[in-house]
Amino acid sequence: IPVKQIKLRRIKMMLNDPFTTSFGTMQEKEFFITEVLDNDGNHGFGESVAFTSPWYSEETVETNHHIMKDFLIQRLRKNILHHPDDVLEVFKPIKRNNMAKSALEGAIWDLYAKQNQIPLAEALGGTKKEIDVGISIGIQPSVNDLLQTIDHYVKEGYKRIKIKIKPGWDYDVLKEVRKHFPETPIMADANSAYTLKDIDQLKKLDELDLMMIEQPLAHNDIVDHAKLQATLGTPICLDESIHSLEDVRKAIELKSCSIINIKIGRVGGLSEAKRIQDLCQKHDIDVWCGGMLEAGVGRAHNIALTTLPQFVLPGDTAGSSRYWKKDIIKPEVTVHDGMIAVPDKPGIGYEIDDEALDAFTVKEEIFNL
Ligand code: OSB
Ligand code: MG
Repeated sequence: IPVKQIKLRRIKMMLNDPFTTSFGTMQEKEFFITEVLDNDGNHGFGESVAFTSPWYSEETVETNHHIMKDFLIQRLRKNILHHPDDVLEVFKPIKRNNMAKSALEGAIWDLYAKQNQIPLAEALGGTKKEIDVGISIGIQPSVNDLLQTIDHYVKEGYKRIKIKIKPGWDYDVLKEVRKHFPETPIMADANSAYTLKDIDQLKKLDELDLMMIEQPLAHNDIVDHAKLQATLGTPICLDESIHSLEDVRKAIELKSCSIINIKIGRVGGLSEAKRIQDLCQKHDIDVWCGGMLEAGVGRAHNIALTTLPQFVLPGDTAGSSRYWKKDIIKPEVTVHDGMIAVPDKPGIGYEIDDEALDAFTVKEEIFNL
């Protein structure tokens, strides 16, 4: 895959609505759109997913920039790629920094699919023509606000509703939600806000018939999660704790979870995400695709990944309009009856809206290989 040039664009976009987790509220998103060019006029696109502050993981927009510019692009200069899977090996000497790696690897996957004139989903080995999706709802000012928001998205057809929880906004709130939505598939995401001391409060959730509870305990834990899962009826899903295939192997061995949320950025790219889904398939661990409030390019990558067979549960890939007044792709991602039609054009399958992209760009850098 001959790459002749890499462009890094730093983008700033305002979210339609503030998004609140157990850690705080986000109102705008900053990230990089990566672009790799070959000699035949093909362009591959990727998107970085780290936030401006390291609340979710240790990476930030700034560290993504530093690692891409000073290390990863240098390594792409010195190594020849025959297949996008080679990027994993080329980046291996650089420890972690998975979101930085993924932002470049994703662009190389898109370029590869375009060079071969096949959709990215097909390049990855995915077969679904449409994918089921759910939606993640942030912590709301009141239970009433939450109920109204859920009602809105249930009526839009989303296949499951994820509700952010934290100590003080959990059992009582979810009980009220369950009362109003007795049949709706509901799950909760704690973003690591609890410890084993909260075990009694967490066990109360068992009576609410939740699909799963996501990352209840520490961001770097798989041992306490195993202890919790042993006494909890509700399936545990890991998010923050999983950064690699090795992490998944260990979590399965310890029985720390029965479901895994795969985020491409968190695991260092599409190749690693694919390997994780393969291992989960072997061990009958259900998988779904998580989200990081992506703009259109990252969203398109999530859609392509979700076409792989072990993505059996609806993910967090909602439509563009749930996040943005205007997205950076054409057409925007739309959801009908809780499903997204997988694009059949080459690569990510969406055009870049150059005008929108320019309007949101704060800085652009070019690296010639
Ligand atoms: O924990 O899954 C998470 C958003 C930002 C950071 C972490 C998470 C989330 C979400 C929303 O739950 C996912 C999305 O809608 O993109
Ligand atoms: Mg999560």
